[in-house]
Amino acid sequence: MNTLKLRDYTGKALSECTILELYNAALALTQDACRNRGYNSGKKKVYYISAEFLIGKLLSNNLINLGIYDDVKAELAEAGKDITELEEFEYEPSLGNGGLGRLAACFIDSLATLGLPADGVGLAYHCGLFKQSFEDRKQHMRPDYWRKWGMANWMKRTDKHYKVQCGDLELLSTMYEIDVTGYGSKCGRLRLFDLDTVNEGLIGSGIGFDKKEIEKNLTLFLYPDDSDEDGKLLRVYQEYFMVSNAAQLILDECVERGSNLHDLADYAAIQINDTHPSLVIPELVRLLTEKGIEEKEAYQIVTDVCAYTNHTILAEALETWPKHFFKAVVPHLMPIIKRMNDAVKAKYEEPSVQIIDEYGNVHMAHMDIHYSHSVNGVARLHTDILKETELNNFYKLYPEKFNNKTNGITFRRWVIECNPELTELITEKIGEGWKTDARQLEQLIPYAEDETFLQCILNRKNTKKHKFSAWIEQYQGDKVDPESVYDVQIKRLHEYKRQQLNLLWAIDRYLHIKDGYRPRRPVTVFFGAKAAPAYVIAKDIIHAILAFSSIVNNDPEVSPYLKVVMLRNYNVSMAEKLIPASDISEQISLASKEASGTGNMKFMLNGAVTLGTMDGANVEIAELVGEDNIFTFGQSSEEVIEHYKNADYVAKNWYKKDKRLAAAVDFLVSEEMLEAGDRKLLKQLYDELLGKDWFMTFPDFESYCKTKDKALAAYEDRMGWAKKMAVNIAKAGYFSSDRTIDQYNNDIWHLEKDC
Ligand code: TH1
Repeated sequence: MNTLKLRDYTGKALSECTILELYNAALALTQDACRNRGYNSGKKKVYYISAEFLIGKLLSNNLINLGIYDDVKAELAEAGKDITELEEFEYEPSLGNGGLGRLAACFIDSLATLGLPADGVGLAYHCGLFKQSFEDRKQHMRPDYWRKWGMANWMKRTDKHYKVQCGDLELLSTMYEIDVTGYGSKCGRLRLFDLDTVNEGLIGSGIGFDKKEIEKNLTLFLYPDDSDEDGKLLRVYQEYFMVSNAAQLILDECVERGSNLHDLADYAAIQINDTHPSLVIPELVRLLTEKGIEEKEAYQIVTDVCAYTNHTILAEALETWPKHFFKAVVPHLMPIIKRMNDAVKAKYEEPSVQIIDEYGNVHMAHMDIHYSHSVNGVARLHTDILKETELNNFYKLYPEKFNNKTNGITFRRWVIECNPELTELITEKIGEGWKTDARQLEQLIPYAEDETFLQCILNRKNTKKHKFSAWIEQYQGDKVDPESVYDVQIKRLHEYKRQQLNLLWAIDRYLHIKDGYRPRRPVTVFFGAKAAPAYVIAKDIIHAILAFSSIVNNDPEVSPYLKVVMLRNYNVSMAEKLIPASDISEQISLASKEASGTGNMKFMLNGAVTLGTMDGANVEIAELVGEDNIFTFGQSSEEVIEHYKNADYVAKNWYKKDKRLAAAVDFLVSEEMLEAGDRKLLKQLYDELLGKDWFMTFPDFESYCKTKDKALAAYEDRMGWAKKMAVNIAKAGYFSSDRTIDQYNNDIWHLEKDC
């Protein structure tokens, strides 16, 4: 029973409150409700250490998890206020780049929901991922001060402080806590560390700041621009600051719960989320030996406590730091890392598995694999590639450490909160059970033959499309026809994700329409993507999309049939609006390159049909829904890996033999494009594609176009399409992060549930 009332937190009638007053009242009420529930606890606890937690807006999600959303909504309505006003007022904390950070946020939701004692541990950045705008059809970036209005109040300052020594620099941290509500369960916590000396005033109007002034800007930015040495160094400072705090916190808490440190593994499990927190390993060794434990034993303790998740095989994302960086930031860890390396060397001669290579670079992933007891990939295909190719030399040493944990998403945010229309329809048919046991969605399968149900699914999708169309017009002025097919690619901009392939398809269609082709139904291609500040080609692709969209959308002959919309400042909140309205989910990475993807799961759950390559978790989606309910195309991961091995791919050859492709590529530097865009940037992209095309868009172009045409034709059989939607929704249960977390717990952490 909820006895808490908003009114008790305002001191005056709700009808007389400003939005900010109402927001702060709802926030305080949420925190009290959480405290009343209590926190999951137990002898052993998992510490999920991550440089990113892309938590998104907090209010509604918390109210839903606490079971008081409807009460608060009703109380507001009585006072003539609309809860959506509060939701729109709220500012999103964007404390992550993309999938990796969002995964961490889904995981802490599931950990709390499943009653597992757990903390997320990370950094309290002052600015999240940059805010994106478009000027002259180019990406512009501004700092994102998310701690404004009531937002900072979500973080509770604690009186926990730790000393962190970086060379001559002694830093004193402060720990902040954000409550993590589980769905109908006790709560968990996100513990974020900051420095009191950090100074937001330093940023000025641009993103530039003195990266050498560590005390003033250590936690100022998520991912400081690391295109130069100072930026890279700052990143190492951040990583060490994060894990030194984490390690001190963990030892403190475990001793408090009764550990004598020798038995640390009975009290703590540490999950290392990619290599950013890897320094926790030597830091724990240092702290344990300081407390009198032999270094040899410390290695074993740390190995038993730590587990490592790999999220990518892209070489540039695998962190290796030159030794001199560590000598500057963590001189006291260098001897430990050296001895850990010596211990490896004494056992294994193979050069590719050493922690420190012949040039003196420290390979973080190698340290993780040797000194943790579990190494996991994030989708079946990804884990197989790790075992057979990328990390094969390690797999041969430690086959027992390798395991797969296919990613998942929290259904609380990704359907219950963002798509109440669909949620209601599902619950009407199969009851409430699926909300905590997602596999129950399979009970919808019989309804895939029920025309009344299928019509309902189509109607609800239509409602969402209308809502999005109204919203986007008001947000950025684009007029979108709700009757058009919503064809959506929203994710970070990266060449391997191949937004450029989608763009080439759109150009091809544009050229056909100019030639007199009249499609049966219009298509709206949505792109939402941020490019890393120093990633030149990624920014060129955004520029090409923006220039092309201005041509298409302003051409009266073409725009009734084709529109291209580049969303400004794509973030979690926008995904929550667009995914429920989407028809086609574009998951078109070059096979073998996308470790998992999690957007693909969100689309499926909301009844969008995947158009994708056999990459990452798409493979498992295809297996679950069957070939009638997904559109797949392109080279297989084996073929791709073979081409890279033989270095035999020549983009120009494909350009020469495929006229349709050549026309689309040439259009990038056509008169129309050069008028709409910047010659240098467009030419740069054109040259990159023709001269290199490292992620092999050309060989997949023909099969992509054919398959997309097939999908668009299938869309015209409305009942047939609705059936595909129903099967996708029914089979999405596997991708609940509750399932993923259960598997982590059963195979790696072994925690007892507190409920
Ligand atoms: C992403 C992967 O690209 C994606 O396929 C996966 O679904 C997601 O992680 C969650 O597992 C990654 N994001 C990052 C970010 C950084 C470094 C490596 C990766 S891998 C900064």
